[in-house]
Amino acid sequence: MNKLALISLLTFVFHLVLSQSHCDIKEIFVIKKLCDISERPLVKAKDESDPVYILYSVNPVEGFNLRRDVYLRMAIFLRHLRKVKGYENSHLVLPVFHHLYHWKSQFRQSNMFWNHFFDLPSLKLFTNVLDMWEFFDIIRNEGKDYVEIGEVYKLQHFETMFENGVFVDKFEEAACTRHEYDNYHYMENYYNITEKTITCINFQGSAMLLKNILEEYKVENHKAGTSRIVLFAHAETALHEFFGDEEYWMARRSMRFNKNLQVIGNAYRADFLSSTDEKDKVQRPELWTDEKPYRGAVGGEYLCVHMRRADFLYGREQQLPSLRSIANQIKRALAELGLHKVFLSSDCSGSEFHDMRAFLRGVNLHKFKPPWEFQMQLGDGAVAIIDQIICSHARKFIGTFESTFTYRIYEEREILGFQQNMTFNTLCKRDDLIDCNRNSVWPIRY
Ligand SMILES: Nc1nc2c(ncn2[C@@H]2O[C@H](COP(=O)(O)OP(=O)(O)O)[C@@H](O)[C@H]2O)c(=O)[nH]1
Ligand SMILES: *[C@@H]1O[C@H](CO)[C@@H](O)[C@H](O)[C@H]1NC(C)=O
Ligand SMILES: *[C@@H]1O[C@H](CO)[C@@H](O)[C@H](O)[C@H]1NC(C)=O
Ligand SMILES: [Mg+2]
Repeated sequence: MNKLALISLLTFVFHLVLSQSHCDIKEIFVIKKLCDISERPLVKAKDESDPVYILYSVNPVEGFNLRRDVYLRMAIFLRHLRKVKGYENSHLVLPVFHHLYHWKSQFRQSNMFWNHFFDLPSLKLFTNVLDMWEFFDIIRNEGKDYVEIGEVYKLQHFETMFENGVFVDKFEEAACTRHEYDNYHYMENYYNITEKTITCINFQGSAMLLKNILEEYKVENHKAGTSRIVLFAHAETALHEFFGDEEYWMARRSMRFNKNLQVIGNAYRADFLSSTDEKDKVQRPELWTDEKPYRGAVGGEYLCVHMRRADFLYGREQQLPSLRSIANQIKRALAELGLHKVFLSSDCSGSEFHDMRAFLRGVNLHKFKPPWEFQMQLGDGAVAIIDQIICSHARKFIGTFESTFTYRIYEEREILGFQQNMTFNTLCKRDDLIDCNRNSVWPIRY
């Protein structure tokens, strides 16, 4: 890839993004909220019920793309909760991202808001979510300079999951089993958040069951006429009620990426892969609510491969293919499709990429690797999203077995309208494609 061309492209796009936003450069990207958010926090309408603010947190070791799935469970839960009497004025407050384990760049990437990664107005079209900075604004408008979380429920697993072989939804108050420090991450860098009561709960079931917890502790913890602030810690313990139904896909479709990241991804596609939405025939109306069943996407003239490495190299030797095997699979796929370009999305090391390049001599190989100053502006999380955007528009996609990073690309391509056989592909351990593990197929539903 031509490094100078990439630098000039990024310089141009950043200039564009900056000239369109209403704040100075320090506020763009890292740490501070993005500036292109038109909406101010919802001012309290004349709702009948008291506001309920539901905060949640996820096990600190979990990666970005599982967090996206936990978000979906919580957003769907909130959407149902708001239909219950007394909870019509409920809001889901999105947790900030702390420097995730996979974000390897050596600069601080903490307290990142959701709108750095996602398009808040799109999320809000699904249900009432508040980014943390919006929630802070609300609290400050109420005249307080700190947040007191009235109720913290730490979810933990029952010791035995199955009784007589059946999985029943249940919860019960229990002794706390997790380490104290386990949830400090939530408060990291925020000295103005306090917790009043902490209750540990053995929990088994879908996110819908969280409503029962809210009900169970309502009387003792909520004074009428005040707002109720609740935190569910380890929200990943709560599962999907239904995975892959229409509502799941609505929530998923509302998870559009931050517009600036889309601009960067699209500029890269256009410049290096001559791929545009028009030519690729993808479905991308202004609003996700206008999307319809569609299978006409063809994608750009390139193959995309998501090659998960790093921590996947440990403990997954049985499934993870070697670089040489992957290179052979890439060559075979290119030949089958009559294509010459491959875009590689990967968390591989520099030396792995070097080897890959050697194995793929003669192939037109692309990888999005912004120069340091742009990497700093974007952060590792946003760079990963740009990889996902580029892969989502490829003619054909091949992902990694059991990687949620791959799953999210599958979903994006389902939304954009690709044929399933161009999407739900998995790199095989063996390059002769014998005995392959394959990811499951979860087709979109409307
Ligand atoms: N830029 C980039 N980062 C990746 C890629 N694959 C993995 N990563 C990083 O590694 C993390 C993997 O964690 P997660 O999102 O939970 O996905 P999973 O572990 O593959 O299921 C991602 O969030 C990224 O930060 C990739 O292809 N490109
Ligand atoms: C809490 O502190 C953070 C930064 O330290 C600040 O941005 C936020 O507005 C504060 N919250 C409130 C409610 O004052
Ligand atoms: C993919 O599926 C479509 C429709 O099911 C079919 O027409 C097409 O031939 C398939 N392509 C390949 C490469 O198998
Ligand atoms: Mg992970």
